[in-house]
Amino acid sequence: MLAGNGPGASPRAPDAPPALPAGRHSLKTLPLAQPLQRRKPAGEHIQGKDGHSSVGRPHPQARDHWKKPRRQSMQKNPHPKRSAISIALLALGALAFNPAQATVTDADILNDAATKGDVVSFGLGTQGQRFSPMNQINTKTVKNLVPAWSMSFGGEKQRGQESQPVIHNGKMFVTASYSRLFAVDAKTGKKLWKYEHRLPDGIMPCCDVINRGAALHGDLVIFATLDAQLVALNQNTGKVVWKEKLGDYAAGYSATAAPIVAKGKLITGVSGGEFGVVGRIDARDPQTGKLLWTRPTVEGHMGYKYDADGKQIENGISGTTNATWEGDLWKTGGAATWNGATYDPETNLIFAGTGNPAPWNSHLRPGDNLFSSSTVAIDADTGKIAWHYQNTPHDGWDFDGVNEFISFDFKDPKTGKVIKAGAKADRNGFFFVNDRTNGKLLGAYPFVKKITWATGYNLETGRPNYIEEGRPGDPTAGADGKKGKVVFSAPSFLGGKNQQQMGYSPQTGLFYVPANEWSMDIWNEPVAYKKGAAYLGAGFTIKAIHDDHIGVLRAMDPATGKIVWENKNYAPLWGGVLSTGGGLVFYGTPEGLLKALDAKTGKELWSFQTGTGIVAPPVTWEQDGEQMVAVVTGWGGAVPLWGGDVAKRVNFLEQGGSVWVFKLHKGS
Ligand SMILES: [Ca+2]
Ligand SMILES: [Ca+2]
Repeated sequence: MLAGNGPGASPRAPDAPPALPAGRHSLKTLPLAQPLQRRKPAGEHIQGKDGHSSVGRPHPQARDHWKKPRRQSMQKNPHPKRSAISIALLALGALAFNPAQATVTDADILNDAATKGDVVSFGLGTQGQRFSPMNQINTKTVKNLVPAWSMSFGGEKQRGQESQPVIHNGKMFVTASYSRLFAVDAKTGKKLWKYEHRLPDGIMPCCDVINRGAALHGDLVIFATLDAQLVALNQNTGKVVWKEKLGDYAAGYSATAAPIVAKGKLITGVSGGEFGVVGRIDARDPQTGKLLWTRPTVEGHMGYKYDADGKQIENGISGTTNATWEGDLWKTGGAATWNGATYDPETNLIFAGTGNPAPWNSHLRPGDNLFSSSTVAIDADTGKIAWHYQNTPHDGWDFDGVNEFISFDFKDPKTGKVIKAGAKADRNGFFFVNDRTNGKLLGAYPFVKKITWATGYNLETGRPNYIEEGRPGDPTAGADGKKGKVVFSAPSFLGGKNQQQMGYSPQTGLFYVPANEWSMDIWNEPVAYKKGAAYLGAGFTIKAIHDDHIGVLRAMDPATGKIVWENKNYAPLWGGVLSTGGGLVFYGTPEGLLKALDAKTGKELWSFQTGTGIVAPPVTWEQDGEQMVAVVTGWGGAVPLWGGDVAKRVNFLEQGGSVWVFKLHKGS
């Protein structure tokens, strides 16, 4: 049974996926199991500068090839004859190059955090800190911040816009809902070209038709699509250069994360943990799309690497088959890598967060169920797991561990020693600090006020101290065997934090965490795996805890776990943050405000109403000597679809789809 989002809900757009019932429901009644469909899949086309559109042909090589790669061509190097001198100049910055000819190099990507003139990676640097040293816009001048331009994604297609723009060579590349990609003049906002991916009927994205951004490499812009493909386009023309398939959308695979480039390798994950897919991280040649290695994130599956001819070579099983999974359950074990990965050049490790083990009903799968709900560190060269840390062993709450693991260094307050660390604010409500060289747990601090499933973590074993009655009950223990004991749980499965990226400021030493205080009633039901059907065995209702707020931006000290300041928000926060050398933290709210707070105190210094909810992270760069701030706007994502009572509470929020760019008012 399908229903709107309660009384007063706006009529849905003709091509919108079905809205979910906002009240109490079990997964059986959720249209999750029903494919999100577009009535008329738009033709895939590229619109040129002159507005001319031409229908593109599907790439002939876009077939089922991730398991059996084709013969691999020689790896293209965008700068095959680059001299040692030019490499040295490159390291000094882009000044030595004619910007009109510059393509995005591996060095550009590795230096992204320090270079002001571009944003060439998701996270403003592969470590994912989301910090810019720029300070033209600062605590004193931010009051003069005004819009420079805005561009609409247009069309009837709106829904959630979770994308982070990337900017290079005066062009912005920004993805939008329904697997669209726009190239825009970064100075004026003039649209240069757009690409609309042809989506088949029957795609099954769990949590709205969103996308989180594109990667840049050479003269390519590369993004993942809702039908689980990767598409690489020429940055100047918008023409498709290569396409590769990530998985079978009919089995529940999709892709929404922004790819990253780690030391010349294109790194991607997959979505679909609610359908019993098998999570994995792939490394490809960004110029050709050919696989270099693939690493499954469910214990028992074989990893592979590929030689220069594309021949598949066994590269070791992930973990030990049946060590933490019984029987054949690992074959549909979930652990989707749906939020992508970060990369730390100092340790040469790729850090991937992994989603829930499948199904949600934990009584069906005894054991820790590695490597679900974990941080998995993968050696970028070998494609082997260097270490893992499981945030929620034997997860029974859909506490996906996909949230970004951000590398940073800090001084141990006890010893004074500098520690190479990484931090993750997990869905399960704890803020984790691990030694990023070996995964050792250094701290696990609550970053939300109410946690019902564990009292804390044992730093010796790295394991949670469970509250046993906090686990949803076994349905087979009930009278009719159809529904287990209902448990009140906080956080809700939408998480103390979800996909909205936190940030770290080396200037303040603080992490800025877009957190949410909410809870759920959750229960288990029997379920069996069926290809392409929801594989949960659970029902739930999401509930608010407080009348005045759900969202709360919190500044966390990673050395002590203390919450230094907080700033509450009525609606749940669903967009990421940006901190700057100007002493500011930027973030957006579902109510439509882009805000700038004082990074030290949390005091609000500036805000602007964009007209629709913000569920995406802001970025900043320098354009012709001026510091610009950009954010994508457009309410949507998982909350309106899965949010239960909370979805009802915020059903006044309007959809949209735009990029907004701001700069300081001249003469002020
Ligand atoms: Ca940069
Ligand atoms: Ca999940």
